[in-house]
Amino acid sequence: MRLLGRAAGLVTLVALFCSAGAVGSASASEAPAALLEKKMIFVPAGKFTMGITPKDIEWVVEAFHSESREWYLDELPAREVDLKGYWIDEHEVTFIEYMVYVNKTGASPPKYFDNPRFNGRLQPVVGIGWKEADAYCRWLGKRLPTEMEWEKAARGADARRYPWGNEPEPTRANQRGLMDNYRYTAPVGDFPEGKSPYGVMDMAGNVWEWTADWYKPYPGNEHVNDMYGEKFRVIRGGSWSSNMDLARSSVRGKAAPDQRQDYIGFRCAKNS
Ligand SMILES: [Ca+2]
Repeated sequence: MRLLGRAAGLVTLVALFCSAGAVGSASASEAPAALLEKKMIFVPAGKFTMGITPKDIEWVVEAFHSESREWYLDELPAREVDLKGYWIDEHEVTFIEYMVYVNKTGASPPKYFDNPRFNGRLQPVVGIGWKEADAYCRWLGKRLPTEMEWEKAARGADARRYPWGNEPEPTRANQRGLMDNYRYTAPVGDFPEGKSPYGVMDMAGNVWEWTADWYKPYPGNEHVNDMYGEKFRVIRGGSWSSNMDLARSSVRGKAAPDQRQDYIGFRCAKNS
């Protein structure tokens, strides 16, 4: 409501979305059906490989002419992780979905809500902090995915580097540069060739995604890093402003929880 007058066209759009979605909505959260019915993908129970080996680090340093091995040491070691089945949003949360939430609840609008580079209705919402992302998911009876859940949903069970396989293919994801046709964020789901083995979209690029976890060392990780601890939340997947080495499914990005960046968004998960 606070947006009236500042983005009247957008508010009208949100209002239409709300009224259409509200029909038949019976959720305790009072969220519109259009949001509650957002497609989720089921990731079945079972083991997968989380993290990477020293050999994988040699590959990435060579493939991307990286200046430092240090950048990748927080991804060590590779280990087998067994997860229960869970659901994860097929797509990143969109701008229009988030604006419906803002309109319904009075939550603060995202930082870039009036920036035409980032406020297309099907672009992923950006400019929201960790608590805001967490609150949005909870409003829908969901939650942020854990790092483990995020990584498994992105790379499947065969330890691949990217959602589609092992090679960096810049046309399969919205990452830095114009090979993918987008300078900023792309509408969600615009890279079907980049989907994960389970069919989850944009797990490489478009926007980094908040996860539930603090940035802490993995069990068995011997890398000394002042950033570890309950200071930063883990973000995953790389974005429109980062290179393909950061779009690898095992990469552990980090951000202070109150950061509202134009390259960080999120998606939600749910127990089975
Ligand atoms: Ca993404």
